[in-house]
Amino acid sequence: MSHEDIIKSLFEETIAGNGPAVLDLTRQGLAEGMSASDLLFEALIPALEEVGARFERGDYFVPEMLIAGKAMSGALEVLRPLLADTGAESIGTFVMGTVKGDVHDIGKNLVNIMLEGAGFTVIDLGVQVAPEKFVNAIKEHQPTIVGMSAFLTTTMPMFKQNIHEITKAGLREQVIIMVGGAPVTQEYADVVGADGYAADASTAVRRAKELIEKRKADAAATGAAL
Ligand code: B1M
Repeated sequence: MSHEDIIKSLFEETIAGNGPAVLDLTRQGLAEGMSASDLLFEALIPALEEVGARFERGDYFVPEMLIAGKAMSGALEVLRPLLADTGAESIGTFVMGTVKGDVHDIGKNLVNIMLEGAGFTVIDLGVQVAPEKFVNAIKEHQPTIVGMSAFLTTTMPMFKQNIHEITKAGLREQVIIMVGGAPVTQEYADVVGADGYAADASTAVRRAKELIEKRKADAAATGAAL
């Protein structure tokens, strides 16, 4: 199979939610020298975008979205070591979770993989993470950054509630807060009082590093402890 055929088949089998074929094609692509990011950005992610478009048009329903998502998650596990394995020293702890009421986790997991690849220690709180769970995780893990994902317009307001609870617990000053997810924008991030936003996983990594550098520079300028 040519590389082009692998991309095309991987795209189609992901849309069809054919988990075993998606796994085979992912492994075959890698065995034939294709990069993990080509498989991800040229086939797997576009396939889920197409699934979303079909859902919006009423051609697909929740079960189809679910099996396509599962097929993608299987491929992501195969790609994970290649995307995340840098052996780099930890540059900070990143607590991450999908907000309460939301079960989408593929995008969050991809951000986690990229963060691990960049040298972050990631504590993944999973999905449907309630505000008190974020608060407890900050107390327990003392992260540099707390990341929150929301994939539904109806769950985005949880960012504000989470930030409110973190502030109420007296922890807001000690963490950088980043938000993201398909419907989220920079404007929305500003409104809820987050420190940073990113539209995709690689931008999330870059933004996380920038925010840490900014915090260090601010601390150096004011003489405050980090
Ligand atoms: Co749902 N779903 N879904 N879904 N689903 C969407 C999100 C939707 C856009 C589909 C559509 O209508 N086109 C739509 C939301 C509409 C809206 O509110 N704006 C939708 C809906 C409506 C629903 C239900 C309500 C359907 C229903 O029940 N009637 C329901 C809600 C369930 C709930 O959460 N309570 C539901 C359920 C599901 C499944 C469970 C079936 C499944 C999820 C499986 C899983 O995640 N384990 C599912 C899926 C698969 C999708 C689509 C098709 C794919 C999502 C995905 O994984 N994308 C999605 C359509 C779409 O996105 N176009 C859709 C690929 C992923 C790599 O991209 O998630 O955007 P993304 O993540 C990116 C960025 O957002 C960013 O980086 C990631 C990687 O580049 N990012 C961050 C993410 N987190 C970040 C954090 C950061 C920074 C960047 O800093 C902290």
